[in-house]
Amino acid sequence: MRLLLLLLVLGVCWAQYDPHTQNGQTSIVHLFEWRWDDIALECERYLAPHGYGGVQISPPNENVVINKPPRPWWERYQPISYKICSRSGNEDEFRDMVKRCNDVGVNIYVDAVVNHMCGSGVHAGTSSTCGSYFNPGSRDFPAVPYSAWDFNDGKCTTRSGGIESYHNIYQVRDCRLSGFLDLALGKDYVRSTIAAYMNNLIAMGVAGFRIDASKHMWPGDIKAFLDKLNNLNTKWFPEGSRPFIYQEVIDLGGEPIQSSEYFGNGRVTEFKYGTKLGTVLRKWNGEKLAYLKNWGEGWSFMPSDRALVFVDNHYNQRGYAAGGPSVLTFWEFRLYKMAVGFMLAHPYGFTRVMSSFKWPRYFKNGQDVNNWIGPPNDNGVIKKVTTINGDNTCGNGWVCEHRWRQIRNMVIFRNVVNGQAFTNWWDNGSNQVAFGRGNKGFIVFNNDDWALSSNLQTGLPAGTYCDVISGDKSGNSCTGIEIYVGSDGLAYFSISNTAEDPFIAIHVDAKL
Ligand code: 5J7
Ligand code: CA
Repeated sequence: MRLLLLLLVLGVCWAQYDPHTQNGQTSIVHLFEWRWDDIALECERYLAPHGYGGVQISPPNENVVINKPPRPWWERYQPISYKICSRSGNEDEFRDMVKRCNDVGVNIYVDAVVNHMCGSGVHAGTSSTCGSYFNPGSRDFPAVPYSAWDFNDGKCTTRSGGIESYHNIYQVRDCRLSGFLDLALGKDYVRSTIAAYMNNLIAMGVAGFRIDASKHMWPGDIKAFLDKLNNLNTKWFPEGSRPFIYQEVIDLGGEPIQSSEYFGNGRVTEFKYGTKLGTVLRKWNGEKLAYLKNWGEGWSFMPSDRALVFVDNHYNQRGYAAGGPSVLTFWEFRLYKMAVGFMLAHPYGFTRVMSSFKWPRYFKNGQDVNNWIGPPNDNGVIKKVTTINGDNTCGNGWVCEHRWRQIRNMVIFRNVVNGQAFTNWWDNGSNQVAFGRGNKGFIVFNNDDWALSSNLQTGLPAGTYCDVISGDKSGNSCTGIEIYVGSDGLAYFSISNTAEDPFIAIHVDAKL
């Protein structure tokens, strides 16, 4: 009986839904297009000391090189082979990164692009990140190797060979997304080849995978290659740990394919989260913060223990359809910090923070015509991340949202309140809201056009707390606003609607 219970507990803890983050860390950060040597440094100098549990990296495998300087970011979503060889670095640099991040307790999650290879119309040759030859016309990828019968050409029934309707689930899974050669995931050879690529990464020490374009693969085919995966490397992870899996399914409703079809394989990206949160913070469609009282499943999101949540991702931050114009990004930093703050304080889902590069955004007829532009580079070589001393921000075009004090401190807030209930909700019926996480933390937002001044029940032990939004606790003093919690748990909050950041967050690790 006791053994059974133990097995049950282990089964839950070690399954593919568990990110295996170390040291009570509860969030990951997407270091979009970062170089492996920069990520290794960032794990050591910033992520581990500031409580980040892991990094989602850009696809590490060989991909097509689009010779249109400065090269688009999306070329990395057109694979040529599974050699670890990309603009972010070579295999030695990749191994060094995984080791150094694991050694300081920061996990690495790989963006796995396995639905397709490059576009069918790309010219044959060696314009690939490792120089491997490929011929899309004859379906030949000798560096894998894949050849004609490893693709879905015969299975797709549209005239064009591409997806023509998202209302036909067979097209969405068996035809070409955006013209990319669609892998025949029904074949055991293809499944085994993909599993071998992923097992190679697992052996190096990665902790899990984002499965790109999951909507375009049959859930049963994904299960088939996931079932072939090894347990995580026991040099860093407990015996029997399964790789963490989160599948990218853009399900905003209105299409026949639903996120829930993928729950058996692992977690799923909840794209409704950032779309709705952006709508609420912008006060569009009559939305207000008061309505966030039942945020989560109450907003018809997927179950919390299946959700991977984020305010924006590398795709919808560029204004693409997934989420539409409501999605908040670093460009609108004031509302953005509030959105990320709300996400990190709220118990729903497993949280991912976005870390971006700037591009020369330029709107023509309401469309950003530069949203394809790739990372900061010198003649195609990705620029190093430079860190600016003093304010902890980054140079060379890297935005480093994860280093912004308000975001970094909320990552710590989430670690501190982990496991605590959602408590002491308060709202003014409009856009002033507050809530606590048991007796560990409390957060207050003012998104109204007038000041907030209220005595609120925080649920926290009596004492003086440092607001981690306006400042930091350093020694026994606070560089920001101080909040006094009485023995009855009540505290007075005053937030101007014109404050630089109109929200306040306190937690027990920032008690003076
Ligand atoms: C897939 C979806 O299921 C979806 O709902 C969605 O909104 C987007 C996509 C989608 O996924 C991709 C995954 C990849 O690995 C690589 C890709 O290039 C894509 C991709 O392009 C993509 O969809 C675009 O937007 C859809 C709404 C269209 O139906 C697709 O045809 C595609 O549109 C193309 O976007 C345009 O036709 C083309 O002119 C334009 O240049 C291109 C630019 O956008 C990208 O290249 C986006 C890449 C991308 C990569 C990702 O990892 C990702 O998660 C999302 C997008
Ligand atoms: Ca497919």
